[in-house]
Amino acid sequence: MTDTATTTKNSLNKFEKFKAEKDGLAVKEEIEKFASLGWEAMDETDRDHRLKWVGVFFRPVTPGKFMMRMRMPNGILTSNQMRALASVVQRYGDEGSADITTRQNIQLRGISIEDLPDIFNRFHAVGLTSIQSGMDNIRNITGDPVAGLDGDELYDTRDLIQQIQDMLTNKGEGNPEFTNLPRKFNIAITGGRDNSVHAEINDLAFVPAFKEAGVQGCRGAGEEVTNSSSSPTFGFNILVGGFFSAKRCEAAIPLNAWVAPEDVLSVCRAVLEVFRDHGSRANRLKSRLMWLIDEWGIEKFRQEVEKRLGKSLLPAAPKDEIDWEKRDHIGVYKQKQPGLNYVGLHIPVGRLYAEDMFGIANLAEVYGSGEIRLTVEQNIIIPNVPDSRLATFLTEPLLERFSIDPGLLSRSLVSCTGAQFCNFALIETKNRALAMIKALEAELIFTRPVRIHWTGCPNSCGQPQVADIGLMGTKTRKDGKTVEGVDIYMGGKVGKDAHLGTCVTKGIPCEDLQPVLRELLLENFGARLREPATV
Ligand code: SRM
Ligand code: SF4
Repeated sequence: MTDTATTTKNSLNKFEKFKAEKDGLAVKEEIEKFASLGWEAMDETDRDHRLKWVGVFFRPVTPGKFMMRMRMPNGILTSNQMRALASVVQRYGDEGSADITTRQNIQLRGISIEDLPDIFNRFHAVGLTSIQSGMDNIRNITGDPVAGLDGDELYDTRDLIQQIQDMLTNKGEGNPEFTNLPRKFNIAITGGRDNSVHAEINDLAFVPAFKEAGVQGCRGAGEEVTNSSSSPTFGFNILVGGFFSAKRCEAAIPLNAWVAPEDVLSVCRAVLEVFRDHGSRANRLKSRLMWLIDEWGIEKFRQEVEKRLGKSLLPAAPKDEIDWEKRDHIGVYKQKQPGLNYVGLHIPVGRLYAEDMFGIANLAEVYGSGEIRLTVEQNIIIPNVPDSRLATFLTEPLLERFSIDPGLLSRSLVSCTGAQFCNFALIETKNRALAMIKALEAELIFTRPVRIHWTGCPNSCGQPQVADIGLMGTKTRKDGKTVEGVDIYMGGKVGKDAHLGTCVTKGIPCEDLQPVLRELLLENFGARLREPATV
């Protein structure tokens, strides 16, 4: 949603103007009215923009069929909640579907505005909310998908993330304190060792770090404090300012601050208040948090956060605990609870239909505890499967489609929505991504997964900059005609020492892409050509 009509530094852009006229959250009280009016008769600003404050997105590509973006703190939902989501998309037949998103979340498609009152009632009944999930709000808060299951985790992020969501959304009812930020805002917390949330691409991220015993810091007005405990204390180093946009992409930088888990909530509040009150509201292309940090410098930014906190932050711990390569969680893994397993299912490009969703809910209930987890790779984890039920679980027909052992290219494939539903898209992504991976897997043999991410435009929702090979939609020329193409990114590193990839080739027509990818995979990722079949 780039604002072409941005204005001078001191004046408000058009989004700020409509927010000043009426807060986005106000539409919450008008849902019945919109439902009886119908989408064509609605005020356009309400329909196209303000409805996003309750997670409802008008889709110009499919007018009248809205998208709903939920909130899934830490990417966790119950089988009952999954069934409620399934029953919503089911009523739209072939036009109803759902996508697991790159923020461990679910979006529903095909929604009619007339049905919103009933849909919101259903969500309420099962404890689901879509509040404040779009526009100038805080997006779904990501956390370790195996929090509380992983024997090697340092901190279970689930409660903390739920608390932050409850604070920011007033327990799902809407919180006007945080509904008018200068721009979107992403928060991630990781308590594991493999940076499963891509901390570096969030506006605010917390990564595990131990404060050594005896290290000095500062709290209150100039008061020196020492970690008097004889063992290191667990907490988080704070990263700020990571973001992707069409104009600029930056990895988050250290705030040079460490917090104990019990202070994370108040730090989130303080950072958001500073952003809300000081972030630029003139040019939407320069409104994300990093632009404010640039303007002030990190020291001043930190001081402003401390002012809001009412105390000094302790300096960062010298090193964080992200020391593993990133896991994709696909397959069967032992939990820290003896006798229990979590099973990661590969959901091709995150796309689900009602029947799949009912099926997954049933699997989670019959074999697990009813819990379902989502990953930022757009896949699903079913936890708490006892050893005694595992073998039978693995024979379930649904696992033929949602495999625990997909091909080495398939298992790491990520794709944004693309032209099927998104009006920013320059290319179709999900179907093309699936077809391309199938073709490459037919030609090549792999010895390790290669993470390929597709994104339909420079907004980078599919995070091409974190991939081994990132493909960003563009328009290019071939034989004198404009055709769909991609810019190729490489070098994205996730997990330990994460860093962003960069653009290496521009404007490859999609129809010429397969041989280009084949070469990249052969030369850089140890792929080999399959032997031609002998007759
Ligand atoms: Fe995104 C806008 C989809 C993750 C950067 N993103 C959009 C919109 C809402 C545009 C629109 O109105 O059509 C897309 C909705 C299409 C649709 O119908 O699904 C959209 N973004 C998505 C999702 C669904 C991609 C996916 O297939 O998984 C992801 C939803 C996450 C969620 O559950 O909340 C999604 N978007 C991201 C990410 C990745 C992340 O957060 O890790 C990014 C890059 C990180 C970041 O934001 O810093 C991202 N989306 C954008 C931007 C560029 C933001 C900017 O500062 O310029 C836009 C455009 C905007 O906000 O103006 C955008
Ligand atoms: Fe739409 Fe994909 Fe572009 Fe995001 S990256 S705005 S989902 S086409």
